[in-house]
Amino acid sequence: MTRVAIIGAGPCGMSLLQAFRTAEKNGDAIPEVVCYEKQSDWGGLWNYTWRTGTDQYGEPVHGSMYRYLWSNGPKECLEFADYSFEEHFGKPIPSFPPREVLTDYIKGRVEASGARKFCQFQRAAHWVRYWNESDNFTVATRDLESNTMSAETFDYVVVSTGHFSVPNVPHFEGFNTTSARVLHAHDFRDAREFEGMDLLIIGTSYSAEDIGSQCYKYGAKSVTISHRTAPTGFHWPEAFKEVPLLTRIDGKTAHFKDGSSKDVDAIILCTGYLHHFPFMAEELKLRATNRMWTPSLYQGVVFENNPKVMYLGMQDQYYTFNMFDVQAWYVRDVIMGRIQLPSKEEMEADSANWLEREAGLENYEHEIWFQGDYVQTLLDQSDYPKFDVQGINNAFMDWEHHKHDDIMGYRDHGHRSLMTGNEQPVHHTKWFEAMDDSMESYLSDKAA
Ligand code: FAD
Ligand code: NA7
Repeated sequence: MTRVAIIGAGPCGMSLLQAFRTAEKNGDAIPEVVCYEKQSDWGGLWNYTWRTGTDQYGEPVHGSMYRYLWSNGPKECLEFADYSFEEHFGKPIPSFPPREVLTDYIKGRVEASGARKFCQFQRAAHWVRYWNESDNFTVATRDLESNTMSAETFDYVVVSTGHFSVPNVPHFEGFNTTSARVLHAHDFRDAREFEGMDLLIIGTSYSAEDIGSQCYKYGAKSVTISHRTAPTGFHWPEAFKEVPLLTRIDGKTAHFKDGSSKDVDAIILCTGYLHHFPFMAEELKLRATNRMWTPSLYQGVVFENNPKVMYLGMQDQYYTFNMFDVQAWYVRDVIMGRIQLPSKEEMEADSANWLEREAGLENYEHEIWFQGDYVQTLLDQSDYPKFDVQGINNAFMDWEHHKHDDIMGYRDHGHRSLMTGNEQPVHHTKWFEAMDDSMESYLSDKAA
C-alpha cells in the first residue's frame, strides 16, 4: 500500500488530512497517511503559547502568534468552501475574528470529519532521505515525551511545516550594547509589556503594521516604524512616525539614514521569516524566500527535483486557508493518481511562465489577482467545491482600500460571505476599543 508522510499539522497539514478524509468518506481507497506533528495538538501557529526559544523538549518553539491577535484579513477571504463559518458557529459572525475564534473554526472541521486518526502528536521530524534504488523515503522522527528516535518508510513526503516560524534576524550596530529591549516578532507575545514605552519597529509588512497597531492599542507611548525600502504610507495616528532604516543605536538613541534620531525603550524586528527545513536532505530541501511564486515548485506545490516530495503553503499569502485547501486537494489527487504530472521540462516551463508573470507585479492589487488566478488554476483541477475566486479578490480589494483609508478601523467593516452569500455583521465594539478578545465576547451580539 502507498504510504504518505505529512510533516506538520498546521492549517496546511490539516487541509491535506481533510482532503484524504473526504475521499475516504466518499468510499475511495486512500493511501496510508501518517501525519507527524511536534506540538501536542493540531492548529500550527494558531495554537498560542507563552513559550519562546526552545520548548520543554529542547525543540525550537514553533509559535509566532501573539495574544490579542485578530485576523488581519476578512474571514470571508479565507473561508473553506466545504465548511462555512455559519455552519461552524450556527450564525453569521463579524469579519475579523480574534485568534481563538479562527482556531476553533479550523479545528472544528477536522474534528468533525474524523481526521485526527491520521496524526501522531509530539513527534518531530528530524531527518528525511530519499533512496534512488527503492524510490522511497526514510522519515526519522523523535517521540518527544519518551525521547526516542524511530524511522519509517514512505512513498511520498508532504512538507507542511510553514514558513513564518524561523525568524530572519538582521544585526544593527549597537545591538550588543544597547539597554533597549531587542526582540524579533517571532518572540513577541503580550503588547501590555510595552505600555508607556517608546517603541521602534523595523520592517513595514504585516507584522510591523499589526504589532505596531496593537502595542499602540495597549498603551505604547509612541511607535516609530523604520523602513528599508519604502514607508507603509498608512494614515497613522499622531503617536506614529515613519523613518528610513536604522543605522545604529547608541545607548537608547536610535539613528536613522536621514540623520534623524529617536530615544527608544524597545526594538521589535518585524523583519520576516526564513524558509528553513533542517530535517530535509540537501537534494530535497526547498530553498525559497517569501514571495508570490516559489521557484522549483510545480503548480506551487510539487518539488520539481523529486515530484514525490510536495511542499504546501510556501508562497507569500493573501489567500490562506482556502488556498491551502485547493493545494491539498491537488496534492492528494497527484498522490492518488487522479492527476498525472508532466515531464520535468514541462513542469519547469510551466513554472517559468508563472515566474515571468510574477516579475511584472507592481502592487498589492496585481499580487491579489495573481494569487487568485493561481487558486483558480488548482481549483479547476480537483473536485474541491467550486467557489467565487473573483468575488474573493474583490473582497481583498475592499479590505486594502479600507486599510488605506483607516489603518486602525479596517476591522470595523463587515464583508459578505462568498460561500453562503450572506452579509456578515459588524462587531459590537470597534477593534481599537475591544480589549476582550475572547470567543465568548466575539460571538455575543453586544459588549459585556
Ligand atoms: P503553520 O501554522 O506554521 O504550521 C506548521 C506546523 O508544522 C506546526 O504545527 C508545527 O508545530 C509543525 N512542525 C514544524 N516543524 C516540524 C517538525 N520538524 N516535525 C513535526 N512538526 C513540525 N493568516 C491568516 O489567514 N490570517 C491571519 O490573521 C494571520 N495572521 C498571522 C499572524 C502571524 C503572527 C503569523 C506568523 C502568521 C499569520 N497568518 C495569518 C499566516 C499563517 O501562516 C497561516 O494562517 C497558517 O498558519 C499557515 O499554516 P501552515 O500549516 O503552513 O504553517
Ligand atoms: P514579511 O511580509 O516577509 O515582511 C518582512 C519585512 O521585513 C519587510 O518589510 C522587509 O522589508 C523587512 N526586512 C527584511 N529584512 C530586513 C532588513 N535586513 N532590514 C530592514 N528590514 C528588513 O514578514 P511579516 O513578518 O511582516 O509577515 C509574515 C506573516 O506574518 C504574514 O503572513 C502575516 O499575516 C503575519 P523590505 O520591504 O523587503 O525592504
